[in-house]
Amino acid sequence: APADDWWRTAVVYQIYPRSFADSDADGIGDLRGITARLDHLAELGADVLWLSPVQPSPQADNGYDISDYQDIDPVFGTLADFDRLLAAVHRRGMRLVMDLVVNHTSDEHPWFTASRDGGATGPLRDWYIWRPARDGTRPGTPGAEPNNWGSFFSGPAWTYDEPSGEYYLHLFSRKQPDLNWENPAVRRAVHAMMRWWLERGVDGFRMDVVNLLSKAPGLPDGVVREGSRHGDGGPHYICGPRIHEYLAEMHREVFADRPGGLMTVGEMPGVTVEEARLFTDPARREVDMVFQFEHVGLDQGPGGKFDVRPLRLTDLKTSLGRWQSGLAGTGWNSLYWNNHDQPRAVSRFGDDSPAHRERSAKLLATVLHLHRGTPYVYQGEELGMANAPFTAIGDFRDIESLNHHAEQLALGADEERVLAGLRDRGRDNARTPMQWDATEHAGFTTGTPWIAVNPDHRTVNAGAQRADPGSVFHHYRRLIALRHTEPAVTHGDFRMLHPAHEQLYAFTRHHAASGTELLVLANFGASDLTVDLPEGWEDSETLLANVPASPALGPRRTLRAWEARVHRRH
Ligand code: ISL
Repeated sequence: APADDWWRTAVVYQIYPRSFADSDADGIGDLRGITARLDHLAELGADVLWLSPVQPSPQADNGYDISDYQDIDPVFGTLADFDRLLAAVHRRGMRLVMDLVVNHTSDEHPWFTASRDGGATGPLRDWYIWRPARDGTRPGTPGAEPNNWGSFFSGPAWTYDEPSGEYYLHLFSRKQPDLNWENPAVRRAVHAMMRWWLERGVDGFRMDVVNLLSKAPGLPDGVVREGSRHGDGGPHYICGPRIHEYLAEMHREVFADRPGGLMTVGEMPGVTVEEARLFTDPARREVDMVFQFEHVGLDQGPGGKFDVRPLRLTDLKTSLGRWQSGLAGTGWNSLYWNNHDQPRAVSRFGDDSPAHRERSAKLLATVLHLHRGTPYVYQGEELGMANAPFTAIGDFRDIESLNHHAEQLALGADEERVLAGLRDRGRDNARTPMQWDATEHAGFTTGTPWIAVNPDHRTVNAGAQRADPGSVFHHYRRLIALRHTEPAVTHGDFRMLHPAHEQLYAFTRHHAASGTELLVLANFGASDLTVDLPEGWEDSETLLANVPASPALGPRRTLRAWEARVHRRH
């Protein structure tokens, strides 16, 4: 039987089904499309596939608004297609993890329609978070919302329901009402639904915004920051008062006594390293790892995610280094640059110009995969896919981007500036179709893709890269293989070197049990960099590099533009 903590040596590959592979020419990816492309993932060496949501959904937030937890949206296929995919994944020795979206449902979920239409005293009223207008205001008028929280997708976090005269809370869009986790019946229903998927054979869950489940009693107003029209409710729902209780209960009710072990990862915006240690301490039985956001917030200003600032490498090293040391011993990290909510890593942290794209993509992969934790590869990252060259608002599809654009324009903002922010940080950068080959629509679909394919697919695509041993794809494949064979990658202690250096990212991984030590050197820049090697590394073996035939090691060495190397000594 596999060890319960098999996920410590695993690499996760995230699939955004809508944009991965379309089997029926409707322009939207689907389950049969994924099944047909499993060879790509097996060749890469991925251990776990995480599927973004595929359940029935009005698709207001591309499936993160579920209207039936126990079925498949027809746009993606059927439950039979799902079972076939799962079996095919298992046959290849891989596992499959579902997205669990239970902070909120769709407003079209029968739980919500019953809660809304049953009126203020109906039996399912208490499944969601309903409140009357603020004292002394007229319900439905601006400022009458029960509190001042803003939603993640612009506007207030409350929508007024005229017939019942009350508001419901939605931290995301009005199509995504928040479930009331205080209600034990809600928790029991979610647990039963999770067990149903596990009985079907899935290997775990990625839990969407799971640290937002517990809201502070009284739902107090948040602080209104300069430049914002809403209060920041975060302190009242990020890792709220009952969150550890809810996750421990879920573990008891759903995960306990499942030999062979599952993988659970809590997606947790705003989580601190101290909280993360509690969530992932195995003795507490909550979740295996958390997906944290500190390092993807370092290049934004006080105005939020579209307030683009240059990243300082020293800030990145301070943050990731603190998470490494904070979760050493007890706890476990998730490692990622990319997901379906983030701009493409090579455009954001690397250099996507033709001269440096490949090499900087490999550097980013090397640095991330040599940290301690479970690495996540987001579809297309293994090809070094770059941000989309969108120009007009009509190119964008994401509700977050569209709402932000509408809100900013209504406030009189300059459209070019708003679009510049979206181009840099918009989530659609991650959602352009997977680039399989150089043909029209990149082999993603034979129909019309739901969002434009990046024209760079003629040079950046899986077909070309799988045939080229020097490609970004094969670099990822080698990194994943190294994790599977070299225990220092999984278990070695992490030590950051030169933390104050503005261009060098360097660290060691020391594995006492095997007497092995790894040294990682990465030049985050387009200019050469000469570095002093730490003592004793002069004659070490090169395990991996992204620059062929580099000069032999001496006590000093020059790293070329975006060069990254991994050395080993015993
Ligand atoms: O990208 C963000 C908005 O600025 C993040 O704050 C994001 O919304 C947050 O990380 C939560 O993401 C998850 O839940 C959302 C969904 O839209 C995202 O796609 C999902 O990953 C609501 O379900």
